[in-house]
Amino acid sequence: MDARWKLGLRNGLEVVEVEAAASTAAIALQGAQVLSFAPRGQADWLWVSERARWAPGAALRGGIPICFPWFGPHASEPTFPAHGFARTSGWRFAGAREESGRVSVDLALASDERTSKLFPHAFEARLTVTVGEDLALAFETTNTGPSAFSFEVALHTYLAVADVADIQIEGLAGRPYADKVSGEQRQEGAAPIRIAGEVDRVYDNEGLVVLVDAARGRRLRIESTGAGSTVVWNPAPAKTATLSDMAPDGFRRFVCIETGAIGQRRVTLAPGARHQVTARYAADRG
Ligand code: TA6
Repeated sequence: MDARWKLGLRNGLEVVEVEAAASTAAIALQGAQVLSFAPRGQADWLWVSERARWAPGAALRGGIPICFPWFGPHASEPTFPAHGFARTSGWRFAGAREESGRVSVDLALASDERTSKLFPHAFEARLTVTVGEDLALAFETTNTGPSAFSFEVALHTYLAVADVADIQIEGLAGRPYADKVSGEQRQEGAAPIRIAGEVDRVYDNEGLVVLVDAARGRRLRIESTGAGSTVVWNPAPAKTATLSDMAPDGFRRFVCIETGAIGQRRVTLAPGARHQVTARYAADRG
């Protein structure tokens, strides 16, 4: 079949609906947020909360939110939006193209008067999403101003799982991490990670991570470049109960494995320079 795309609406939000030869996907223009990716005949690889807020300016819980130009709470301004403003901004559809059954979609966000109040630097951000047998994202930031600036970025990916209690995460053995639950700096052990309770960890990691979901008979590879941080997050019941946009048992059906440049791995861009973070999600055929 030929690959194609079209602009449409999902729950009132403008989306790019993609039909590739091997898969389908949807990307919201708000936040350039990938909301769905499903190889044909398979369940969606991404999870979206059934209580997500589908509204202009609201952070939508699920898919792949983009955290930019900071991660988590702002370092000094508690009133600034968590995870930055990219995920709640209107991005521009900058075109799409088909090649060998795959579809690539470009979205762009440029600094303006509104962003400058939160982040006083001139930038252009561009996300390219390539939909094929696997899903690839490339997030590029260009410093279009006269002075250097630094930023954090993360692709905050909600991966759908059968039951989070039954998954394992490989690839982070021995890696140092900041444990945001205990507040400690720790080091991962040798065994694959299992989720038993709230997990909120920022690993220093550049390597391949694999999500093993035996119940779905699947190993999912997460390959990245330009990223020195991997975040693993699951809120478990207690934290979930504080989230109005998640059902009480919502935590069971996803794990966030996020790819970015956070904290000491933040990026500093000289005038005119550009930086790219990429993440590729692919079935591990073993
Ligand atoms: O990526 C983990 C994290 O930073 C957690 O601390 C939690 O806050 C999560 O992101 C979700 O953040 P959000 O602002 O989307 O509710």
